[in-house]
Amino acid sequence: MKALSSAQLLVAAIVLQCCFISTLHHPLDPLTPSEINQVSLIIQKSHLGTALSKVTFHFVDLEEPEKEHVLKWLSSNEHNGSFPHRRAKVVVRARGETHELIVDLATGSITSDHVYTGHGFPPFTTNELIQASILPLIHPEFKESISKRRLNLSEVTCIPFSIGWFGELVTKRVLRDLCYYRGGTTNIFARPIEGISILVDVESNQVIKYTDRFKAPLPSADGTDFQSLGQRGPNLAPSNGTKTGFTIKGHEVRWANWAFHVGFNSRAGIIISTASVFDAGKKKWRRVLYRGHVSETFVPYMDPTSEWYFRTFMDAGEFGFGNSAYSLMPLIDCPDNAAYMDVYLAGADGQAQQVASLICIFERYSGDVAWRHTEIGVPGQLLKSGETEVSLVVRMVATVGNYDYILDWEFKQSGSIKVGVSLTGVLEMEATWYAHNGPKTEDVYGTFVADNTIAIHHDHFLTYYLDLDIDGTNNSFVRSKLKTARAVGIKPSTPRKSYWTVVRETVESEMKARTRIGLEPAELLVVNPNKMTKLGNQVSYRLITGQPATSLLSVDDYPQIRAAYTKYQLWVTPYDRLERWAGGFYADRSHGDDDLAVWSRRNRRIANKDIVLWYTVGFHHVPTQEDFPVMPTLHDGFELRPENFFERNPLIKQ
Ligand SMILES: *[C@@H]1O[C@H](CO)[C@@H](O)[C@H](O)[C@H]1NC(C)=O
Ligand SMILES: *[C@@H]1O[C@H](CO)[C@@H](O)[C@H](O)[C@H]1NC(C)=O
Ligand SMILES: *[C@@H]1O[C@H](CO)[C@@H](O)[C@H](O)[C@H]1NC(C)=O
Ligand SMILES: *[C@@H]1O[C@H](CO)[C@@H](O)[C@H](O)[C@H]1NC(C)=O
Ligand SMILES: [Cu+2]
Repeated sequence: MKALSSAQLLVAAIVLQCCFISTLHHPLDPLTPSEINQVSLIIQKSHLGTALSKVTFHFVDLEEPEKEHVLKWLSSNEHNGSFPHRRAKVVVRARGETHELIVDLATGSITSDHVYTGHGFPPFTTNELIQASILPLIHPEFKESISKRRLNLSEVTCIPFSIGWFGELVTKRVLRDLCYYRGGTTNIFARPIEGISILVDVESNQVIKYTDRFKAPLPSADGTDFQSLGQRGPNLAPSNGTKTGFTIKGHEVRWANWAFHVGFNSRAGIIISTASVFDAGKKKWRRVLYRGHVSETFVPYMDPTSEWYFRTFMDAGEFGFGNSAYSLMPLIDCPDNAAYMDVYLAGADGQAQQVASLICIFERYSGDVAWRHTEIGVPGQLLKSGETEVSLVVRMVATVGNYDYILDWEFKQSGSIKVGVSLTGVLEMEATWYAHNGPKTEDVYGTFVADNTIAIHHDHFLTYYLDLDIDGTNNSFVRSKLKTARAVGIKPSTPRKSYWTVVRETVESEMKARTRIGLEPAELLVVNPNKMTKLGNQVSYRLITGQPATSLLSVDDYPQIRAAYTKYQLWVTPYDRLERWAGGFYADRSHGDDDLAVWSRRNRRIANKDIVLWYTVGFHHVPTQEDFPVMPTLHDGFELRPENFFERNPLIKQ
């Protein structure tokens, strides 16, 4: 038999994934389509699914197994199929109530059914969003408003938005429709029909409040389109897809010195688990990241007027980053040498739905230098040496309404993990009587990007859940401060007056771990206090942060109460299986009473414990004309970089 090439093996691995779905490779594998359908059937057949009531599925995910069970199973050599605790966590709405269910997939039974009565609601289903977007088009008052504006109803697109919470008593799940005029463009967000507000009761599927307050000019369709000219970048990859140095087995990826698991759910999108790096010096795999994913996003707009004030989105919790992801475009979203993964999500009816090619994985040949040196000091020789950077990227794109978030996990052979967030897509725009910027435009809350069109100021905060396990489960958070010291008492005396030195401080408890980046020079480290290098340095990883951005809203402002954790870029908490969603699980209309800021107030001890980092990638976005009609990608992110983890540069083979 002819040996298979690595590319053929790769294809085989991807194909196998579809056909031998019941073969479990890893306890953190997402629910398979048959498991999703099994869960749906069990719940539909239960007391919840009577003939009179409709059950809608808002969240269907693997119930995260106990971490110690997962680690034990992975470290034993006998993991050849049956992990003992394969269960699903499901959140459904039935008879106006929110039920949290645990379904045991082995016994086919519901082992727990809890009615949630706290504040906030589960994410919207795609069906609900579609229903809410259609409803205005058959609403008589809306039709009248459209004809009063001399517009054609057939050219109107309405988009439902979550409405946040502003101190009112919440009794219903609602969406607020905002409508746009296509009329010759596909860039609907560029042509808002201002002044109209339509509140929809999502569960009874009715318009419950309609107002038409004022008219504003409709921005012109001219120049709003963004048709791609099919421009595809030069092929940076050295091959046409035949030279992939990685393998995918089920959801487990191996590449160079990395092994990790790529999972997925409707809320977070990509979930990276059990990432370990191979230490060639020690000849063993060493743990780095138990689990990492987007935990919540917060996107508040800065126009406080009545048609805009409520736009303070928590996209991951309200809509789901995974739910908002679509199939990737080969050669635009991912290069020629990418492999693709399909995912399965539960629809509102609980049935499994496939989204093909939602994740891509590829080797990146960035053209960057991994390391180099020119040595002129060796007599008679000019020594030049170095290596080009080759890394592995796992990518998805979430398109939440107008915005596109390109979300990367990049693994480097140096041991670094880089997380990238790139923003693109279309701005949220407001139509105005002002034609353009000028002395009288005081009540303008953004930037003129076209005639009669303002793109509103806003922020993007993406909070990452990072359960690091640096070379073991127990870690500590260390601030390694760089402090200016006076050069006194040095013998023999020195002409220098000062220098800086490193003062390490192990942070003992949660409240002290909250960090605003950039106030003082400090390295932020996750150390394993129980491990040292041969040279006596503490084994650690450093968090290299991106741009410092914290929310600028007042602490008593309602959106800020709901996303209080955005006042600090970094939080550290002790691992708790139930604390995963920084804004609380029930983000839609949440009151901020079950979020990261509240959990941290217990001020639990975090030294030499299993700890979780919560880092927020933040953008203050003052829109510019170049962001119109579609925005050139804007990038930020962070890096987790080994620091005294290896005995030497792992890129230099011995
Ligand atoms: C694998 O599974 C089989 C059947 O469940 C079991 O008998 C065996 O002990 C397991 N372990 C190994 C290493 O094969
Ligand atoms: C509405 O449709 C009619 C008929 O197609 C067209 O002539 C008119 O220009 C349209 N109006 C607008 C505002 O798009
Ligand atoms: C890819 O490149 C190799 C070597 O250049 C060539 O032999 C092969 O036919 C190419 N494959 C495709 C699908 O273009
Ligand atoms: C790890 O942390 C746990 C919980 O705090 C503690 O009981 C255990 O002794 C620690 N292990 C080590 C090796 O320090
Ligand atoms: Cu923006």
